[in-house]
Amino acid sequence: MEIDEAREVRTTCPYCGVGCGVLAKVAADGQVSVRGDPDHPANFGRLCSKGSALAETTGLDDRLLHPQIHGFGSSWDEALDLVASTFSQTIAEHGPDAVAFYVSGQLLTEDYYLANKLMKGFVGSANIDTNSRLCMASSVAGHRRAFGSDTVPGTYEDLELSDLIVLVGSNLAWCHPVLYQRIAAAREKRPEMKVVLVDPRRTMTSDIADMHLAIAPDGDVALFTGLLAWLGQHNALDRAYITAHTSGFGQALFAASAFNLAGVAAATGLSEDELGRFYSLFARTEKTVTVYSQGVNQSSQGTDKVNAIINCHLATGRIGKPGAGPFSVTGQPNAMGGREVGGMANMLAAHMEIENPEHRERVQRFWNAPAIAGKPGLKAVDMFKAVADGRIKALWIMATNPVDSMPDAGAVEAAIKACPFVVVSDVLAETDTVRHAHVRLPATAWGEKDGTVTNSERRISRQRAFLPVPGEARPDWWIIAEVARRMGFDGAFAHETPAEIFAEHAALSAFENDGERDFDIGAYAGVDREDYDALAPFQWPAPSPGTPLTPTGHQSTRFFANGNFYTPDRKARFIAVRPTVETRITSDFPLILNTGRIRDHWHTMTRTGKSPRLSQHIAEPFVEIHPVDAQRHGIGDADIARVSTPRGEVLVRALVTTRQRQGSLFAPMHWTDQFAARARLDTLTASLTDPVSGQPALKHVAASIEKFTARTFGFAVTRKRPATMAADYWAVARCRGGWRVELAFANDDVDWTAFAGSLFDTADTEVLAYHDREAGQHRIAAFDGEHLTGALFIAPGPVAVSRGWAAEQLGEVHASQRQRFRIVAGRAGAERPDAGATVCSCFNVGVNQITAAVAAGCATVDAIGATLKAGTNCGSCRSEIRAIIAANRIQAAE
Ligand SMILES: Nc1nc2c(c(=O)[nH]1)N[C@H]1C(S)=C(S)[C@@H](COP(=O)(O)OP(=O)(O)OC[C@H]3O[C@@H](n4cnc5c(=O)[nH]c(N)nc54)[C@H](O)[C@@H]3O)O[C@H]1N2
Ligand SMILES: Nc1nc2c(c(=O)[nH]1)N[C@H]1C(S)=C(S)[C@@H](COP(=O)(O)OP(=O)(O)OC[C@H]3O[C@@H](n4cnc5c(=O)[nH]c(N)nc54)[C@H](O)[C@@H]3O)O[C@H]1N2
Ligand code: SF4
Ligand SMILES: [Mo]
Repeated sequence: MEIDEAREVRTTCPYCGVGCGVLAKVAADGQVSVRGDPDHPANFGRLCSKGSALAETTGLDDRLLHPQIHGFGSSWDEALDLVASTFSQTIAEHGPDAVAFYVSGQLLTEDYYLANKLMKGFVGSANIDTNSRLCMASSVAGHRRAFGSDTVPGTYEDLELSDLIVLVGSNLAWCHPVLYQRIAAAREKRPEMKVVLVDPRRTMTSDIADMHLAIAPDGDVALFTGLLAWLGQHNALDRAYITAHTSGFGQALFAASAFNLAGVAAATGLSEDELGRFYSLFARTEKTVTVYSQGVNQSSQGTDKVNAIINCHLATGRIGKPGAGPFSVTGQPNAMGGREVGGMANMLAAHMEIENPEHRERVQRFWNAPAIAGKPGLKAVDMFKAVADGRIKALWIMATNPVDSMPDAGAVEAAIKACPFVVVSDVLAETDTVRHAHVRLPATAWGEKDGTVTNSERRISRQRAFLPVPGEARPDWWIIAEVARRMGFDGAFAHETPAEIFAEHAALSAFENDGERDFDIGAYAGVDREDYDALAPFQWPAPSPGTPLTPTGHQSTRFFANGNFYTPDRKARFIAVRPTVETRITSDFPLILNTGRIRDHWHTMTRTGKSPRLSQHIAEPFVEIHPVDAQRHGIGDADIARVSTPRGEVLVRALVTTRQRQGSLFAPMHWTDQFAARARLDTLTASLTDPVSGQPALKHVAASIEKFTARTFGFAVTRKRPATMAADYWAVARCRGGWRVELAFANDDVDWTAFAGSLFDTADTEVLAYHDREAGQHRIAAFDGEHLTGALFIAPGPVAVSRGWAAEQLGEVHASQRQRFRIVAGRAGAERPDAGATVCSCFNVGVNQITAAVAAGCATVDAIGATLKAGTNCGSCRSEIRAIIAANRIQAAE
């Protein structure tokens, strides 16, 4: 590709489902820069901390750039032939269900379309499932039960138009930051707009909440069935809508009434007063949007939670209207695109149903395919069980890292290791999954590839290449098409560009549709390469001109205000959901482990882990615990804690906080074997799933916690990443100029000079050291001329060296012996106040700096911004700044 340096390329952020538009540019020296696209309707120029730091993630140093077979470089021809022949042979010998694809909501729609087409139409099995099973499956199942189709009725604008937003199991401030900012801005304009947060933890999202309901884990079904009953009792129903457009209301209301208010209070852990206030606010606010995410979906009752929420919106007729509706926000950039192409094991392409013989026949005819999967395939958890017991003998994993992200990850890793043939398409050379692949296929990454993605509000945007393709990397769609051709399916996979694939996908969406199916982008069936290159973001439905959206309806950006659901009788179905109470804890595992995300890391850190600024916000794996539980289990703040479940254990830093609910722990999912000694969180989670959607219950796992008794703690900065770390606990994080390493040891019987030599180069360097064996204090630094190659600090308790200061030393010139000696002198960095943990990653401002500014009189986020610049670029840290101001003011008042 020719790189035009003057040109900004319009593309889309590869992180969350908000789907922000990005303008990317490459300077003459290869430096990439990005900014928010002011014209993109998802973000209007905004970007969060992750989006703003995208330029730091495009480096090639850890990329997979050539195909490999058994770890040795091979040609593309050899690798593709091997994949095609092994899959063909396995199918010939053991049938189509002996092979499987495990794919991802991070594939582009064109990649996803071809993977699904190959498996369902040409292999003839539906054994293709996706990490969306861990993410959106309960929402999909809930939508299909209620609406007859997987339709998200509303748009982002509804958030701004609403008078009440109920956020359920969603940490929007950290996980959909630009939507959070849009809500925060709307609230500033219309202070009468209310926000209710339903989350067991007091997350940063509580910053915009007028009411935080610290619900008991999995109390949501009780909360929303209780709401339905309450709406019935208080004459707050839209009887006309219920009669005209729905069925099953009576049974749903009856089921919902199983608990009285006291029962709901007991099941949710909320007081009757809290419930009454929330219920009456909901009842009287016509323009209500309920936004929900993983606290709803990732549950053994996920689908019931979704339907309990949708029931309340149907009962009040609040759906598909400006400012009103249920709104499932998607996690991955192309979770929606994957659903559109039918990338899940129980769906067919273009929102058609695998159980419907007419749909199957239609898709097969459209594809001119030799076969069509006759039944749903295995859902992710069952798929890996089938790999484990040998039913699946050839597995192709694309754009996902199941060894880290699947529940019961230890068992998943063992299954992958034992599988006779594993292919992984990835952009990185080394991940916890890639390392087990027999064949590694190098995919082009964000910035190098072309295609489309669909965001949470059904908006389809282009991702465009602005970087040259490195090495022999190839786009995922190309890899899939090449394998398909070599399996003998040339004609159906003859696409030469993503534009051709998109046009086919659009044509299928309109094929014999006539308004019967929600997903219709027939207007784009004829796009050629030029149209595709120029494609502006658009929202579906976008049927061909003249096609009605529904047999009776009209085209609109919202669905269902006037009914017209995709059920046989065109009515929405109320689902009779019964409230329940669940306890999973036991005397051995007395705490509930809740898992999720942090602001500046993305999943298994394969991208954000490359960015120094994103790695400073939280540089270590941790577990949040309430002070009362901490005391009970003997855990002090900053101790290393061992969290265990029947499946495994991890070692992570303890963070004692009242933001956590008593009885629960929270730990982030991000750290892998690439970044920490023992923090793969999904080695703890169970393969328990929702019975309808098959989505695992990743937020509710019985666990125990104990202090890991460390006799020695360490901290190091190193120019190069250490190859090995012989410590019981270690965690590495990228920093400007190198790496920072946290360490802890069960014993103190270590030769620290030798250990330092294992972390950084001490051989041909000037080594300065300070040892106080009595006090257990050791400091060792090595210099390559005037530059620090690494420094190690050892102490009997958590090391008190300023992290920011130490990391900065990697980039400084240490000309004199005196300067070099400062590194190992008594109070390293003490002459300069420690900035503390990074809060603002754009301007590298730490918590201590903000605290000092508050003490000096800054009382608002804007005042902090004016003094320190913190919070003035992407704005993702503004809620944290507000929390720091509040905490310091409370202290001052006490
Ligand atoms: N920074 C960042 N952003 C991301 C991602 C990332 O990795 N990093 N990933 C993206 C993806 S793929 C996804 S799916 C989304 C996820 O976005 P979110 O769903 O917002 O994120 P999570 O942290 O997984 O979980 C949300 C909240 O659910 C709460 N919760 C746990 N149990 C319950 C319960 O029983 N009831 C209720 N009501 N709440 C509960 C948790 O305490 C947590 O705060 O984020 C997307 N955005
Ligand atoms: N305990 C717990 N576990 C969870 C969750 C939780 O909340 N708690 N959340 C679940 C959810 S919602 C999700 S979405 C999953 C996410 O889990 P994963 O999908 O496993 O996480 P990622 O780190 O995003 O993995 C993406 C992989 O694709 C590679 N990649 C990036 N771009 C491309 C590309 O263009 N082509 C190819 N071929 N590869 C590419 C990356 O290098 C990386 O290895 O985790 C799930 N697991
Ligand atoms: S909110 Fe942040 S992570 Fe999500 S798409 Fe926008 S810039 Fe990317
Ligand atoms: Mo997700």
